[in-house]
Amino acid sequence: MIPVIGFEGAKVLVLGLGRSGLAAARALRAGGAEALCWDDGEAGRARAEEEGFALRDPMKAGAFDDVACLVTSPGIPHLYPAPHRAIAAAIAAGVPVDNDIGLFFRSLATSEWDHLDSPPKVVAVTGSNGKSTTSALIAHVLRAAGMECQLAGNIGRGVLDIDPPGDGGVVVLELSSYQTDLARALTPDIAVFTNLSPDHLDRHGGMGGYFAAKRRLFAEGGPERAIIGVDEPEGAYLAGQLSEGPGDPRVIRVRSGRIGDAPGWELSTRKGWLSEMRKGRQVASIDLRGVPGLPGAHNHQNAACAYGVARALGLAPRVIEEAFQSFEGLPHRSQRVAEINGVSFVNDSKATNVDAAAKALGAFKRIRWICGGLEKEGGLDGLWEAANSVVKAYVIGREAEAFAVKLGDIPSEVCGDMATAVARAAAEAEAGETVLLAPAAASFDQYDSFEARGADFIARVEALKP
Ligand code: UMA
Repeated sequence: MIPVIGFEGAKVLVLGLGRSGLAAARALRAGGAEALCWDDGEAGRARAEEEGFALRDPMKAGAFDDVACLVTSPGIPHLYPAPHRAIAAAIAAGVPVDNDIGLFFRSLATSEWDHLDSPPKVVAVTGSNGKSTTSALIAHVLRAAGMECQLAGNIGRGVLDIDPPGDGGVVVLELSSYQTDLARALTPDIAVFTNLSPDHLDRHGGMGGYFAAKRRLFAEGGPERAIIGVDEPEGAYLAGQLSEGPGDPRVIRVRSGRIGDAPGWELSTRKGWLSEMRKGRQVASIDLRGVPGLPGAHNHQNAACAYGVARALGLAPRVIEEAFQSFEGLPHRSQRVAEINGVSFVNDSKATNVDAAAKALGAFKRIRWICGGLEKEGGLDGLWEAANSVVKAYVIGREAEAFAVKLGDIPSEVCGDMATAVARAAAEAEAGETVLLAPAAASFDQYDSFEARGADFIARVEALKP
């Protein structure tokens, strides 16, 4: 764990006792602070009590009188659609509100690294889609090259839970907009912005607020190297804003669909090839088409971002290429689950929004598409081009009928639940086709999480095996 520095002897209230909250409470205690804990759920409070933490209800009058800081969890709204009552109370009492990410950067910045030859570096990855795969791929490449690397953040491990990094160690953090929006310190050495498409808009008061939250990662002094997907205007704008001039090597632009000829440092992905361009000249290229863990154009963009980080850390193109080959991908993201009678079954339950689903669809031909669930703001626009490869859609979710209507001309069948959808898709699929779960919707109408939805898909597919 990383002991939190700066609150020795002070009381800090921790709100939300899931993965990030509990790790923060432990790290505060290790750093000499008194962590007072609260969770609106009984189970969370019980977890803290079991570990010997005192509880304090932040909604009670005077709860913040002797508190130096409120540390809150990413799932708890701090501003939109409305601040949690405890956060509103802390703000009214003039108590700073932070999260585990802010505490992490604050503690790392003030740690003594003199005993190390190379102080640790932090790589932070944000963006709407591809963050998890990009973060995991960076960690995989660095480890394959023999470097010490730890992976944490939105990918499932509280950032304060990691071990203090060693000599030349690298910490890779996947950061969501919830996390970057609130953190009071954000000072990565290398920062990545994969792409931007609408998501979590209720929590950010719209698209502008969502982009602003992600941009904070690049604000404070700026990272020494920024790797930025420039396919959308927001990324292009951010890259321009960070550059001192056209050839500024601190900004590495990642572009898909065409080879760039800009004067600076660019990574382009086109037709399955990744090209590294410096001052308009190609200096390296990698054929990604046969890399099993990285199917589809969206994964090629992830690969380009990871490549940019590895290059910024001094790795040679050939070392990176070799490591790509052994990357197995992440569960629930273009995860090949089985091949039965020539039909592939792929789990992309993480495709919780339209953009991610469109990218998953773009990676395969002749698709039996399992989709539906809790729809997000903005409808299904943005899917239509990618849906050209859909042979038929099998719709799940509580609102499956309404979802099917929105699919318009795409042949579809209302299945309702996963068991029916997998059975129907498998029965109708022909050899060479892919049964793809890429819901374009959140899972919460039928499941606790996208992981549970993906696990259900896998279990149904397993049951089909002879
Ligand atoms: N809680 C309250 N009051 C509330 C809401 C929640 O007390 O009003 C309590 C819950 O009872 C629970 C705790 O807060 O005990 C949960 O906190 P949390 O939802 O922030 O979850 P953590 O377990 O701390 O997980 C968080 C991230 N969760 C969210 O952003 C929602 C995890 O990302 C992350 O892996 C973890 O920290 C470690 O850093 C998950 C996620 O869904 C994967 N992320 C979103 C996404 O990827 O789309 C952003």
